[in-house]
Amino acid sequence: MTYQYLMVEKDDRGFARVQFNRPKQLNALCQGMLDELRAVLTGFENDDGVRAVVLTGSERAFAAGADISELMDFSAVDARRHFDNPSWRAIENFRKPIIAAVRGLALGGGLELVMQCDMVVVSDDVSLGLPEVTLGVIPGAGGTQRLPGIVGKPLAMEMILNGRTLNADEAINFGLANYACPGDEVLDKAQALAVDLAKRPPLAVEVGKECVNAALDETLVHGLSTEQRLFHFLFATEDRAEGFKAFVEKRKPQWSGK
Ligand code: CO8
Repeated sequence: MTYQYLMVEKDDRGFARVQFNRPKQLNALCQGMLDELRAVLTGFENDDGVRAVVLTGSERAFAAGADISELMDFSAVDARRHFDNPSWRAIENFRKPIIAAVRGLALGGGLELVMQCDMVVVSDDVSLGLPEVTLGVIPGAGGTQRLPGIVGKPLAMEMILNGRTLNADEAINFGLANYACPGDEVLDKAQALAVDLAKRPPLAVEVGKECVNAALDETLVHGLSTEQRLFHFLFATEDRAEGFKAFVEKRKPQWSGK
């Protein structure tokens, strides 16, 4: 299947690569692009050949934010209709792990998408920021809620109220990224993570992701209860039986995803 705004490729090592493909517009996130992303991820939900997704952009920009030209003449009602839709939540609702491979700029909605991903690899020359205040607005795809939990309140305030951007070292130090490396190694590093994930028992990976997200979204009491429920659930799976058996028999497990 071909897409207007994305390049999508399945890798036979068990993952898929999704690349934003509006390089001239610095991958500004137009509605069509987000709708395509949602459709692609929905298709991967039940595709056993895709155990993880690597989401990337171009050399110059992962994404420079929402497409400002689309929003130019929006009323409040238009904004509500445009942004309050499932396409902006495609990543956070995806059950399998998504790794962001970020080169260059990730600004505004671009950084908000990065923060919705599960692991992040950035290039040495990355620039991460939420410059919405310079347009007279605030982040609207989770930025004000997710960023403080990652970098802490003082820095989140500086980034959101004063438009401070972070470089690669800062992204690592403040917990926005797992790894920083030279630009031409970013995709390989992200794909290596995806290959490793593809070798893990799929259901344990899926519910592990759900539990970590519960830690961020729920109170401790609810999060612990989510963890217990999903931990118990795994005891009903073939992979759990296989994992324990393989350990006792001192061999590599063969995961079935059941
Ligand atoms: N939207 C639309 N077009 C863009 C965007 C954007 N966000 N960013 C860059 N472009 C376009 C430019 O208009 C330009 O197009 P053209 O060549 O046709 O003039 C092209 O990309 C290249 O950009 P520049 O010439 O500006 O390149 P520079 O290197 O000079 O500057 C910058 C790069 C600094 C990144 C600059 O382009 C810039 O400031 N861009 C805007 C960044 C920004 O403010 N992003 C936040 C947008 S608002 C947002 O993301 C809110 C999200 C809310 C989500 C809510 C969901 C529920």
